[in-house]
Amino acid sequence: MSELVIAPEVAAALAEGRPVVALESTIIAHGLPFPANRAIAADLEDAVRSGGAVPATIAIVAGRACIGLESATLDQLAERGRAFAKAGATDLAVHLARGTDAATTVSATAVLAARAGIRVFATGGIGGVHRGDGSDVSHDLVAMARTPIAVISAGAKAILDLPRTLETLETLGVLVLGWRTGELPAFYTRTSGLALEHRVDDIAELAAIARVRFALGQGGILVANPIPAEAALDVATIDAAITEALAAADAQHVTGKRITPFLLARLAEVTGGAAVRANRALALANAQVGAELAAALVDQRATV
Ligand code: PSU
Ligand code: MN
Repeated sequence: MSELVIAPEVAAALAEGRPVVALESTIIAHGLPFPANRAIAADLEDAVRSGGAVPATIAIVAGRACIGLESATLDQLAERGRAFAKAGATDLAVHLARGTDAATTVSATAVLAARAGIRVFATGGIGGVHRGDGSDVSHDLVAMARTPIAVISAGAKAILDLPRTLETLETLGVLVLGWRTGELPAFYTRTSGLALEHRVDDIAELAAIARVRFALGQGGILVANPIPAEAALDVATIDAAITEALAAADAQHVTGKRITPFLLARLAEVTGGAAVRANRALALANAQVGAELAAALVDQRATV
């Protein structure tokens, strides 16, 4: 595999044992509309910095797996969007060998971040089991099961089949922790009615659990962080918008990797931008928790 290209600031933080939080690039290139995506990419990095950690946004640029991006690369991701392929972990070898440009999904970002020695990764919402026959299951779930990293996410995206997504996480052995909640959050809203086995309220305890999990070599953790109450969307409004978006995807025969970006774009349209504002708010909240967790992991290492 070609070497990782770790940005100097990220490399220095890792070498000195300072907190680092990985961020993904598919949310920028495929998940959010231009130009809001560029502002949100910067806001996410700022949120990580405000929490005392170094942000490492990850993407593949001309076949190089970049851990920490220059401002010009974030511009490219935002402006050229779909000109970047959407790379899951499975696709990495092809892009790295061919020298192509690709935005990394949760699965690919988790794998690359872990390889760089990063243990915390903030996203918006992970992929999961799509509604319908349930045979479209995001590789995000398997990758989280295998990869030693804590992924901070507002549950799974509401466009998915959330009960089956939670069941699949359990089957695969992903440790799901509710961050100050006892329920799986539903991305745009705080609750799904799906109870979680474990709730954690204290950041030092979250870090302690993560340390033990990684020491056991048992793979990843999903830290389920609900959207801030003031940013949450009305349940009936978003449910109606999702029904509409799913019908449009069906009518236009959208399948495979295009489904998630198609549905998110449609929701943005149908809700008059409210879905994008909510997506921004939840992703920022995840970046903040990510920074706190990364800092707590470093503190604990210093005390043993
Ligand atoms: N979170 C967001 N917006 C996004 C995504 C996450 O707020 O666009 C992306 C992530 O990269 C995730 C992907 O891995 O959506 C899931 O895609 P799929 O359902 O095709 O696996
Ligand atoms: Mn899929």
